[in-house]
Amino acid sequence: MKCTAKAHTNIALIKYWGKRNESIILPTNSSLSLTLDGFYTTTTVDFREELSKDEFFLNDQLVSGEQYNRVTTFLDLIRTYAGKKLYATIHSINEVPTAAGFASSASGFAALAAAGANAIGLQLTDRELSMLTRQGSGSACRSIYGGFAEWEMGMKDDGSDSFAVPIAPADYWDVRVAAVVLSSTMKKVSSREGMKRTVETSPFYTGWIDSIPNDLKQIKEGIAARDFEKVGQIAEANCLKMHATTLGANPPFTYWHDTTLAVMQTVQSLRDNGIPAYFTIDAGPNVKVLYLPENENDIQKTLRGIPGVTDVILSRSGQGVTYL
Ligand code: 2P0
Repeated sequence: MKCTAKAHTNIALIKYWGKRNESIILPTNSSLSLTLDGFYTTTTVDFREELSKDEFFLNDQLVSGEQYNRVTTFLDLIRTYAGKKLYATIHSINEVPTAAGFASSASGFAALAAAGANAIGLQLTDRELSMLTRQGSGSACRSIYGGFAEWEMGMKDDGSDSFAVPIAPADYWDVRVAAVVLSSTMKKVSSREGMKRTVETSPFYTGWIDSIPNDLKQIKEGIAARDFEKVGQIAEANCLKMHATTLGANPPFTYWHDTTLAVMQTVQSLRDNGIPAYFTIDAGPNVKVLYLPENENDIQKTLRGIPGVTDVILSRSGQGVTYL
């Protein structure tokens, strides 16, 4: 009753920003992402009769507190589905540098769900696995698949139609992402708190929701045509709209730092100089830049030259969940 699974993180091009149900994690909008090969989590789940509770090791350190509670609560779901009251030892190794500003929750919950479900003997389709993963962390449900994936928000209250579906596999199109790491960090409003506050108080939130169907339609057309400019423009504009909602929240907040703006302006001036590059930003100050392989050297050199940038980590499109 033991299984090891590996899952990669993903970067949202159309952002998930808001929940309609916090306990089973149902979103207020559909989202679309690219899975990244450079950042992943490998997790082994070993269910054993002799254990009286779960034990969770992250990078070989025993974990307790809130992080442990999230993992054991998630395994409770798996135990309920399987109808088995067995506890597990969980070993996770994270290859997601926290400095790069990627949430490890996406790769973490995708790997945990895959390894846990398999170890306890559940035979799940990708869709069922995505639905299960969603209840650990929303964005993680997209990491079941490689390449481009869409999380369909669904309409039902029980979440049975809220899961990710594959749009195009990792080898469909060599789009790359540079994670731009900034030297200083801001006091962080967590993404959970940030999206909740925005949904509840921002007058701009309805504008965000209204704009999603067209953004999704356009970006899927862009992916189908391998039209990098179209995909980049939609992704960048969608990111700006998400971040605009936070300025309307009460109390207002922003994830941006002065260097965040400097990177955004540099990306726009790269375009003015004929190099196609587009940015996107999650719930933090770091910037991710989308580019094509032929521009990798120029992109990397330019981004590294921005004052306040400490590192630039390059990544390609990655695979979905695999079992080791
Ligand atoms: C995303 N983010 O689509 C968006 C864009 C941040 C900005 O998903 O509460 O860790 O576990 O469902 O998935 C980050 O939030 O939140 C996120 P929960 P999650 O990637």
